[in-house]
Amino acid sequence: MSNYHIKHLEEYYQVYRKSVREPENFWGEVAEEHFLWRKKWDNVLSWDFEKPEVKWFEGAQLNITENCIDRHLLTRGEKTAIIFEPNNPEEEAQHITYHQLHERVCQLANVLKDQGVKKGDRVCIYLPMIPELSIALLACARIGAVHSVVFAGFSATALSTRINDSDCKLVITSDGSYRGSKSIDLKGIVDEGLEDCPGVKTVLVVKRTNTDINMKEGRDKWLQPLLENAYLDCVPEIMDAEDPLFILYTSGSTGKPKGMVHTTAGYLVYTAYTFKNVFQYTENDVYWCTADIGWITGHSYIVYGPLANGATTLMFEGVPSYPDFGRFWEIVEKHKVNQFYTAPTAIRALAKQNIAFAENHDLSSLKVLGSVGEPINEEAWHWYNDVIGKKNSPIVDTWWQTETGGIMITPIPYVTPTKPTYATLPFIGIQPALMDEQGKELKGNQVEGRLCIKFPWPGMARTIWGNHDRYKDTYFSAFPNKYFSGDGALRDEVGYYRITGRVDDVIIVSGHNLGTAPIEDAINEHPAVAESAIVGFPHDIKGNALYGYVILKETGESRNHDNLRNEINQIITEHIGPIAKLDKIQFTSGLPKTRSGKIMRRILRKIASRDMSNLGDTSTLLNPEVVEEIKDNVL
Ligand code: 6R9
Repeated sequence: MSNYHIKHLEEYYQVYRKSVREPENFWGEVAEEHFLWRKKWDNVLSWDFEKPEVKWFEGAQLNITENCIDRHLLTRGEKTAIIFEPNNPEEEAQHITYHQLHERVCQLANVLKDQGVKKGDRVCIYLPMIPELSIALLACARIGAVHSVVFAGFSATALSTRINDSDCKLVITSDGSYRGSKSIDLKGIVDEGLEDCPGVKTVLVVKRTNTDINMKEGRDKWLQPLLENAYLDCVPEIMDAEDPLFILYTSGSTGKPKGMVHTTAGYLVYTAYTFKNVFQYTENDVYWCTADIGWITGHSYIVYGPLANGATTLMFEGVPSYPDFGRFWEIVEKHKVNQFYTAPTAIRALAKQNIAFAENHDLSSLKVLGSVGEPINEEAWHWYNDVIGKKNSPIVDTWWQTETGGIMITPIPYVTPTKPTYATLPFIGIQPALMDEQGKELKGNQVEGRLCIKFPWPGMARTIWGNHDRYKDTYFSAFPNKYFSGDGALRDEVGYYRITGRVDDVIIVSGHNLGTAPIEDAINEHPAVAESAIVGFPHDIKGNALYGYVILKETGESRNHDNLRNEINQIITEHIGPIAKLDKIQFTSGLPKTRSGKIMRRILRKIASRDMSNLGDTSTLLNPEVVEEIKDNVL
C-alpha cells in the first residue's frame, strides 16, 4: 500500500493509526518511496524532548534541490514549475518549466559560489515576490548555504537585526518592488540597514523596477551580468539529513525575533507529504498560495512542498486590491487555478467588497480552498465556502506554525467532513495533546486546553539559531516532554480540533476565562461589522474588563454608534453570555497588524489600558498610522 496519497476517511484512520503506532516504519516508508537519497539513513528517528534534540533520517545524505528539480527533469522537464503573475496585469505572466528552473537555479548557485559562498554560510534574501526569490532559496540549497529570507516589507532596522543575528555575509535584493500602485525603494532600505551590518561583504541586486539606485563600490553587484556568464549546471552539494536548510525569523511575544532553524531531510519529507495530501494535488493541477515567501507558508507551500511533488506553483507579485478587488478571482480564472490557499484576513477584506468582484469571474476550476494564519471566523468561512467555493470546494483550515515547518491539524479535502472554524483532525503522524494549566493532559472529547504535541514529526524546527536555551524555554518547558504551541484549542464531541487563539490572549473576567476569538466571532456576526479585536483592561471589580476595537463595513458607517454598541453586546450575550459583554467599544478604521496579517494585541492592550508609553517598535507593522488614530480616539 502506498501511504502517500490518502483518498478515503477509512484510509486516513488506517494510515494515521500506523503513523502513531509505528512512526519509524511509517516515515521510513514514505521517505524510501518518494524521495531521492544519495545515501539512506541509519536511523529514522532519535529524540529527547528534554534536551531538546530531535533527529530524523540520521546518516542519510541528499540535496533538496535534486528532489525539487533534477528528479523531475526526465518526466516533467517541459512542465511548468512556476507561473509568475506580475503586479501589473498588463505585464505578461511567465511560465518557467522545470528544465528552465534547473538552469536558473544552477546559474545563481554558481554565481554565489563565485562570490565565495560556501556550505554552511548564511545568505540573506530580501526580495519581492518575483521568480528570483524562489530561485534564490533553491540556489542556496543547491550549494548547502543556509538561507534566511526576510520579508521585503520589513524595515531597515528589522532587516539589519536579522542579518546580524545569523551573521549573513551576502544579501540578495532588488532595485525596487511593485505593490499595487506603489513602487518601493527596496535597495534604499537595504543600504540603510547595512549601515549596521559590517559582516555583509556582498550585495547582489536583481533589476525589477529600473529605479535609479546607489551601487556601493566593491559591495554591490548587478546580478544579471553575473548570471549571463555562469554555467548552466551546478553539481549539488551533498548534505547530511540534519544539516540546516534555512533560518526563518518569527516574532516572539516579547524580545528579539527568534531564528527558527529547519533542517534538510525531515523538512523535505514533511512539506512534500503534507502538500500532496492537504491539497490533494494531482498532475496538471495549478496550485496557488497567496502568501509571501517571506513567511513559512511561502517557504513550505509555494516553494519546497509543491516543487518536491513536481507541481505547478503560482507566484503572485501584487496585492488583492490592485487594480481592483477582483484581482485574485481574475487570476484564478486566467490560470485556471485548482487549489487556492490564502489567509482569513484576506478573505474578510474581500468579503467586504461588492460581490460582483467575485461573481464576474469563472471560478469553476477551483477544487480545494485553504486557509491559514489565524482562526477563521464563521462568517468568513461561509463566504469563502459559498461565494468562492460554490459549496463544492472543501475548505481546508490548516493549523500550523513557523516552528512546525508544515501543516499539523487540517481536514483532508474530500476525505474529512469539514466544520466551520474547525481545523478538524490531526494530520498523519501528529499527536496533539490538550493540557490544563496544572500540566495535566485532558483526555477524551469535549475538553479545552493548551495545545501541545507529544511526539516529534519530521518538519519540526530543531533549534533557535544561536540560542538553544531559548528554544527549550519557549517550547519545551511549560509542559515537560511536550512541544507547547502557545495556542489554545478545544476538542469537540467527535474529536475535531478548533484553535481558540493564542493562550496569551485569554482574558480572565470576574474569574471566567474568555477567549478573544469566540467573542470576536460573535461580534463579526453583526451585519455592519467587518472586523474586530478584543483585549482586556484593568477593572476595579471584575479584575479585567473587555475592550473591543471594531471596524465597520461601509454600510454601518453612518449608523448611530450607541445603537451599534448595544446591538453588538446583544449578539455577544446571545452567543456567549452576558459575562462576555464589552465595557467599551471603539470604532476604528483599522487594526494594527503584522505584515503577516496578525493583529498586534499587545499594542491594543496597552492603549485600552491607557498606557501609551512604550508601545514598542511599530515600524514593522503593516499599518503603523492606525496606531495614532486609535490612540487619539481611545475611550
Ligand atoms: C503558518 C503560520 C502561527 C500562529 C499559530 C496560530 C495562528 C495559524 C491557524 C492559526 C487558527 C489556523 N494560526 N494557522 N490559528 N487557525 N488555521 O501562520 O505560521 O506565522 O508562525 O503563525 O498562527 O496562533 O500559533 P506563523
